[in-house]
Amino acid sequence: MASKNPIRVAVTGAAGNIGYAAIFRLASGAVFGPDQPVALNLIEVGPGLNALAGVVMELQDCAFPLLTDVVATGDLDEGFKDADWCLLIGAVPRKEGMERKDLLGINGKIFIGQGQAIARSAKKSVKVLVVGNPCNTNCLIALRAAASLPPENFFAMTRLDENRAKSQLAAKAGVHNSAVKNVAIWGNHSSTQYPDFTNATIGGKAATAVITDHAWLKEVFIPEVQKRGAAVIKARGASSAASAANAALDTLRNLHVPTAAGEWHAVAVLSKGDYGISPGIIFGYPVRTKADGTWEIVQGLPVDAFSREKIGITEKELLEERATASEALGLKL
Ligand code: NAX
Repeated sequence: MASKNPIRVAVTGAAGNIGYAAIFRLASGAVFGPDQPVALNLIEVGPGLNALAGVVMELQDCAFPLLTDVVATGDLDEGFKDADWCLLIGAVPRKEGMERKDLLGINGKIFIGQGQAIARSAKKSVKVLVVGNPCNTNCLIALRAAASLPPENFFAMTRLDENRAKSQLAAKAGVHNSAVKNVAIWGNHSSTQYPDFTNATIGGKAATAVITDHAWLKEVFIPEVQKRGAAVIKARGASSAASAANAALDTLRNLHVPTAAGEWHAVAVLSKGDYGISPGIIFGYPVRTKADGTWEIVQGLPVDAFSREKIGITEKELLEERATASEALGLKL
């Protein structure tokens, strides 16, 4: 067994589809590396707790060399105790006839309780990634509920959108995914997100120089990325799970390891007004992780009139979500 202290990762919704696809790879060392021990705190509710008992048996049956400890619980304080990372996946899905406000109200209460428990029980240096939808606003709610923790340690996931966008651009250009870099996802993880092809590169050249069909970029690429989640649901009969888990793990790794020079990755963070965005919403930005482990928003990227308009649409939606959630929860977010 490696001698480093384990990184303790708390996962809510651990027995759900995304949780199940994420935790075995976490335990295998795929995220933090082959010499970094990992401990898992798995959190579930209701019937999920029964399924979780089986998941724990399967973790035992993998005999992972790097997995030092597994806690399985329905108690938030026990679940978040001493966590270095909290991966908040569990959320109530929108059901037929449910208004967006109802969903924000139901999930808002969950994320208030989780934010408070994280502040009480996790390490003060804990980092939190929210996956459960609507993930930007759920993240804002958790961040506000954990007011004693640094807001810069709260993130919402837009990495699945980045990966989807990279794959679409690579297919159109006829190159491997790895040739596509620097695809920012501005704004909300929703159908208003703006996958920014204007600053992306393919094989080191501007994506707009490699893909000369700009009508395709504007009129096909953007909506395909925005609506990819719905297309997966239609084909699979269930929402993206393995790709969402993969993106969550990509995000953890990107925030753990310094970003290569000249590159960035997509994640949503609390806006302080960068690029003219309203402060106080969790907004998808291009982000770099620095050598000291802190992160920064990439500054000075050109934002043309087309991009500005798209960014404005997703900003407006996030401001509306914040207002709706504030009203549903009876508090000012
Ligand atoms: P599942 O329904 O398969 O699993 C969710 C699990 O969470 C269940 O086992 C449930 O018991 C548990 N749970 C519910 N409330 C909980 C709580 N308060 N505490 C602890 N556990 C709780 O859903 P799954 O497919 O795993 O999706 C989970 C969430 O990810 C959904 O909100 C979904 O909308 C969201 N997604 C987010 C994506 C993103 O890019 N940000 C993409 C994929 C996905 O749609």
